[in-house]
Order: sequence, then C-alpha cells, then structure tokens
Amino acid sequence: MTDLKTYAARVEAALDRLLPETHAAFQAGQAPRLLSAAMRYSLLAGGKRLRPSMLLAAVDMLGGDADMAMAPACALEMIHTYSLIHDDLPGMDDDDLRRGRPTCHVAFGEGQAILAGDGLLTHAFEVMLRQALVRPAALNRQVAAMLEIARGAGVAGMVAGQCLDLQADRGEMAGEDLLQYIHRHKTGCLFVAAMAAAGRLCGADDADMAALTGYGRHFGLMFQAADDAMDVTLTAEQMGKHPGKDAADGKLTAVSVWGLRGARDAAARHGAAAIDAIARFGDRAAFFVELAGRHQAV
Ligand code: GRG
Repeated sequence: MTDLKTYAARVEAALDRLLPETHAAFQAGQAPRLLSAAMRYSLLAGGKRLRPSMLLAAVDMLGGDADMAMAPACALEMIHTYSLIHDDLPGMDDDDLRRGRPTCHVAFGEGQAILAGDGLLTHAFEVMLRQALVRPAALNRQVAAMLEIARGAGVAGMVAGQCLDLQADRGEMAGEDLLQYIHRHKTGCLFVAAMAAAGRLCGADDADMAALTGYGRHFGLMFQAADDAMDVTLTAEQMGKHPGKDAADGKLTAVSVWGLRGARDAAARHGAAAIDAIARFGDRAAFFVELAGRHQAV
C-alpha cells in the first residue's frame, strides 16, 4: 500500500512544477513576480496534501491511470489553498497564522492575497484543461472529473458553506442543522470532490461512485468535528494556526453545539461510517481505512 507520505511527496513535486515561476522582472505572458511569489508562499507552505493524496489513492484503488490523476489532484490542492487564503482575510476569519507561518495577507498585503487566491483558483482549471488536451481519448472522463471539482468547490459546494458560515458568524442563523450544512459544504465538498473526481477518471459505475462519495462525505464530517475538537485541545505549534480562536469569536462549531465530548463522538461515528462506506473495495481500500482511523480519535 502506498502511504500518505509518499502520495504527499509526489504532489509536492508536481505542485512546484505546475505553479507559475517567479521571474526576476515583469514579462509579457508570465505571471508577475509578486503574484507568483504570493501563490508559491501559500501553496508550498507544507500542507498535509490530504485531498490530492485521496484522489491519487482512489485512482490507484480503482486501477486507473496515475499520470492522468496528477493534474486534478494538484488542482484540488490549489483550490483548497485559495480557500484558506481567502478564509484568513480580515473580511472573513481574520487570521494571522496558517500552516505555521504568517498568513498570505500578512506577508503580502490584503489586495495581493486576494489575487493570490484568485490566481490559484484560476490556475487550477488551467492546469486541468491543459492535461485534458494531452489525452483527447479520455476527454469525457477528464471533463467529468473537472465537473466534480468545480461543483464541489463552487456555489452549491464549498463557497455555499462559507457563505452560511459568515451568516452564522453574524448571528443571522444558528442551530444543529446549520452546523451540519456548513461542515458538509465548507469542509466536506472538497473531500467528496477528491473521491468523485477519481471515480469519474476511472469510469466508475453508480455503486462505486456511491461508495466513493459516501466515504468523502463522512470523512469530511469526521475531519471538521475533529478539527473543532482540536481547536480547544491543541497548541498553535501543533496546529500551525491559532487554537481557541473559534470559541473566542463565538463561532458555530461542533464543540459549541455538542460540547467537546459530543464533537469527539461525532468524529468517531463519522470515521466508522466512512470506513463502512468504502468496505466494498476490500483490501484495496487499506489506505482509506487507515486514513479515517487516524483522524477518528482526537
Ligand atoms: C473562502 C470560499 C472560501 C472557503 C473557505 C477551507 C475554508 C472554506 C475555510 C478554512 C477554515 C476551516 C476551518 C476549514 C475547514 C477545513 C479545514 C480544517 C481546513 C484545513 O485543512 P487541512 O487540515 O489543512 O487539510 P492543510 O494546511 O494541511 O492543507
């Protein structure tokens, strides 16, 4: 079984290759130096590379073409990083520490950080489209994978979750159903997109697609409940961001709704459900069983 560390290292190398280079001066046809520097600063800051690794592992599990999977995997990480940059902005969560270093807007200013996020989101689709044209024989599968990624990241996916998260912050809405909606969308949709895009790349049938997306959905809910629990139990050094901020800001979280014990229980429950969802793949799902098991206990 290929482990997370190995997948993450492959993603790391590909991300570096796929990002615009930092040029000495401005040049026609190239990303400006400051823009590529801000994009590189946030993207190559040592994230866990979970979402792209899940996509690569799912393609391996399904016996698909690993070469074709790298562009969508890296695109997912670019989209995830853009969402972190924008989430950290003063107009959203207003954070100054991410991935263990000053947030993009602290290092580059607010305007450049917005552009770095915009640049990463757009570049993600440029990278996928370029790759799709290299393999015209598999165009339909690649377009279907891109659609899963666009849908997961988009206005009925991650952006929708962030929209309601902001409304909840302003006290306009509250409650358990809202919490679940926010977690499913803000956090869960990119995990679902990772699994679904892999399924599409491999031409998975409906039953396999349901298993893959079921895993992604429960993994997302487990991941966010665990993240909320760790926010009140871990240090800034362990998390690479400031803990306790959610509680201080009065945010709607698994801990504020269910308490620490309830958040931990939810993580354990959704971890078990994720493992159940993927059971039809037997031993080939070892990566996913191990990954859910690791996040389940917080
Ligand atoms: C700005 C449209 C838009 C969306 C923002 C991702 C997000 C939505 C907000 C970030 C804040 C947050 C609590 C997100 C939940 C998901 C989460 C815990 C993200 C961190 O993911 P990790 O742990 O981070 O995979 P690394 O740094 O390892 O990639």
